This record gives sequence, C-alpha cells and structure tokens, in this order.
Amino acid sequence: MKSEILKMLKTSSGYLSGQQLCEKFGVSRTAVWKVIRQLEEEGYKIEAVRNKGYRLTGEADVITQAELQSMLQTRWIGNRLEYFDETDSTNIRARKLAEEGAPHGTLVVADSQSAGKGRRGRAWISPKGVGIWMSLVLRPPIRPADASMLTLVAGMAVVKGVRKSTGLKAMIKWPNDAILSGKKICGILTEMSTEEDRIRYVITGIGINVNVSSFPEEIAEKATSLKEELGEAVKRSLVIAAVAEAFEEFYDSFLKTHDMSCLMEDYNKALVNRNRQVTVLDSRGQYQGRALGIDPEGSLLVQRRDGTVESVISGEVSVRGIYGYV
Ligand code: BTX
Repeated sequence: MKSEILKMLKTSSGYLSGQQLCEKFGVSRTAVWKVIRQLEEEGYKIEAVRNKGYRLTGEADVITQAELQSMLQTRWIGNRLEYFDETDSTNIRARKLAEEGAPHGTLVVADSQSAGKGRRGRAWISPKGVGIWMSLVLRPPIRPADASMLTLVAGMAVVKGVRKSTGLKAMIKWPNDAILSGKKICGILTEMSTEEDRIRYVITGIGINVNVSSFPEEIAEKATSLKEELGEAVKRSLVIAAVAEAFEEFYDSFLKTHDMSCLMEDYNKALVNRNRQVTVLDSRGQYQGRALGIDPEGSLLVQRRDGTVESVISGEVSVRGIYGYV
C-alpha cells in the first residue's frame, strides 16, 4: 500500500483525497495517515490540507523499498527487493538471501554500508545517504568460467544508466570501474558460488558515488561523484532505475551467446582504456602496451611494443593518465 500511495502522490497533479485513499485500499483514515507519516519520516515532504488531501512538495532523495518500487520499470530486477538503512555489505546480504533461495533478480539496496567490500579484501567507502550501494542476485545458466563477464555487463549498465539519468558521459575502465574526468565514480564486485561445474548464484555488487561531496584523503585524488561532476545533486532512485533497466537489456544480449560478442562494439566505445598506454600487472610481472579493446571473451587485448598482442584475463591493469598513474 505504501508504494502504491507513493506512486499516486508522485503522479497526481493536485491533492489526493484521504477519503479516496481509504476507499481504494479499504482501510481507515488513521491507516492512511500512518502511511503518510512513515513517508514523511523517510524524507518526503508532504503537505496535508483539510478537505483537500495530500500533496508531495519537492523532491526527496530516498531509496527505500517503496520509492524504488515506484520507480523501477524492469521485468525481473527488483521483483524481490530488500532495503536496509544500514548494513555491513549488500554483497553479504545478497549472498545470505541467495543461500536461502532468493530468486534471480533479487535486488538488495542500502543507504549506508559499514563494511563495504572491494576486490581482494579492500574496503569500499559507503557513506550514508549519498551513494548507491546495491547488489543483485543472479542465477545465470552459464558456465562458471563465463561469470566474470557479468562484471563487464554491469559496467555497461552503469555507464548507460548514468548517461541516461544525468547526461554525464561516464566511461568504463576495464574490468570493473566506471569513471568521469579520469576519476572513479563506480566500482563493481562480482562474487559467485559454484557446485561442481555449475553456478549456484552470482552476486553482482555495484557502488556508485552519487552525492558524495568529500572523500577520505587516501582516495580524494582518484575518486569523484556524480554531484561533483554535474554541479548539482542527483536523485539516486532515478539512477538505480536507469542502471537496472540497462542491466536487463545487456544481460539479455549476453545470454544469447554467453559471451560479449553482441556487446563488444558498444563496450569498446565506452572503454576509456582504448588506444591508451596501459601498464599490465599480472602474475608474470609487469609490461606496457596499448589497449586495443576487449575480445568476445571479455579479455582486454594489449599490444606490446614489439607488436605481439596479449590477452589479459585478470590481474591489475593500470591506465596511464587515469587515477594519476604515470
Ligand atoms: P576495487 O578493489 O577495485 O576498489 C577498491 C579501492 O577503491 C579501494 O582500495 C580504494 O582505493 C578505492 N575506493 C574505496 N571506496 C571508494 C569510493 N567510494 N569511491 C572511489 N574509490 C573508492 C571495487 O573494488 C568494487 C567495489 C564494489 C562496491 C559495491 S557497493 C555495493 C556492494 N557491496 C559491497 O560490499 N561491495 C559492492
């Protein structure tokens, strides 16, 4: 009922009468009033006028379950939706839910994380009320070896969603960052659970700095937010909805071939590393070359000075000029 009332408040041009709401939902005036109170507590500004009813005044940057349900236009992402004011990590929450049988497309969103995770045990800074910290439970019918490409699918979704909701020309830094002005706005963490040679589930965690206005000193040089780049605050639920819609579109294309063949061209257009000098750090050591783009398997092709082309599957790839690397 809460998300329905919210939807009605958002779409109605005038006042919504309390009486009409009572009749529509078959509840008492007090029950309606309680829902309005809850929405106000969550941050919505609602004007109540006697004999007229309720009206939303002004935008609120809220990402609660009711808000997201009123915004999402997806087919399967968010059919189950879990929202936390605060949690340790949405990836941890999503993993728990997946273990308990949560369906494909379950979306976990938090307003803040106390133990946001990056790759290899690194921390992801996730302050309250200013970012998108979310994770998707996926149950893809693919081989475990192909799951790392879901990070690339998510990267494309973030870039498209950010462009659509803000107009900012976000770019992808292979394999798991999205950047603006050479600084990181988003990190993606994909984790999976397998059984023999089968995927039980994949968790794709996405962190986007939306209205973050200051970062700790150690990342201040290499991190930025949509608000910093745009010069004004951005409504997080809009970005979440746009990213989720784009994810569904790209995921469908990915599933047609179980690889990046259908997406490769668009991916490479959004790839900030393309045609730039990169330094590859992998288990064999370090070398330099020019990034050519990804191949259908999602590997980054890097041309060495002697002309040979390496296919980089994993490992740290640093890009000259990005995040201040030299
Ligand atoms: P990563 O290992 O590539 O990047 C982590 C590094 O990025 C950190 O060591 C730090 O230098 C830098 N960093 C930390 N916080 C931020 C930030 N807010 N903005 C920019 N740079 C930062 C990237 O790992 C994967 C991050 C995934 C985060 C999402 S949030 C929702 C989900 N839940 C969860 O616990 N993780 C994912």
